[in-house]
Amino acid sequence: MSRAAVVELIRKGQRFLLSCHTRPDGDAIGSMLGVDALLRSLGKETWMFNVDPVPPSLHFLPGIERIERAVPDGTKFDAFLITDTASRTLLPANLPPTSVTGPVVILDHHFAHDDFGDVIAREPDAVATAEVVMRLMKDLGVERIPAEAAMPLYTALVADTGGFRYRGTSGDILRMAASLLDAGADAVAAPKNLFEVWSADRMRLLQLSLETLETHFEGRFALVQVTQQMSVETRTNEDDAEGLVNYPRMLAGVEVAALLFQRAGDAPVTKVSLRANHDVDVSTIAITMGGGGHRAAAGAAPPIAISAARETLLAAVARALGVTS
Ligand SMILES: [Mn+2]
Repeated sequence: MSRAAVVELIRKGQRFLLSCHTRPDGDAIGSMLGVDALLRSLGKETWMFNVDPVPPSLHFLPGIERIERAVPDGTKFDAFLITDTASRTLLPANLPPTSVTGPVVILDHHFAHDDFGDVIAREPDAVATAEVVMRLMKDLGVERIPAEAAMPLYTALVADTGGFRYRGTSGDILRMAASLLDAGADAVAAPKNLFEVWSADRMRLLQLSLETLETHFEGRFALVQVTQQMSVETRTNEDDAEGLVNYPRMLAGVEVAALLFQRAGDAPVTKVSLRANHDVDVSTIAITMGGGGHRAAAGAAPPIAISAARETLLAAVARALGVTS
């Protein structure tokens, strides 16, 4: 259950299969590319895959062209390394493939939603899975960061710390980031591509969602919504709505911010994204709606209509804020 076991596996093995959670983000992809570069620098053979495409915001990363959409036929792998994945449900059902003869290895920094994997390096004190990969690199005695690992790992750190602004950002993290810059990462390209290259459709979605902004409980709670109609009108999807919850969070005085996103489909499902300023624990709100997460960032996806989700959410937030009525 530790990095030491992962080090042993890497030393002994020769051929490794790599993957990360579906609808992958900057840390999932960046960490996987970092592990890939690390293993190849040690003379190992690797195969990276994800059933979902790499999102456009990560197309600038070197090495993404090597990420396949499937596992090769006939090749045997000594282990299957999975980055940034807190739950079995975030992977396709048919994993691991029979071509993996060794253990399933988890490299992650989330609290587990459900435990899976044979060898688990899950370190919730790390700001990103990339930090776990950096620790692993040190354990393996690699003194020079492989050039190809620098940009992906730096990008993963930027992604999960919101550009070195979120809780957990420390001197150690900035020193780690500095070592990645020294190894060749680009300090401008990572945040620019992650946060500041939006399609016109996504910008329009932001505009529409901000028109739904409402505040409650004397400005302590702010909410925006994305209805199915808005997604259709702007030709956008759930990925484009990612991060919209940060806008209500910016409002001065807000302690809890939320985004309600109405999913496409016949049965009603509303995705609830929650963010906290100050010390409110939004994971408690998410849990009452069937989800979970961290103190400052949590979510749920109850199978109810968006209007019903709004009512349930308002009641849950009132309780979390200690508002009576
Ligand atoms: Mn992560």
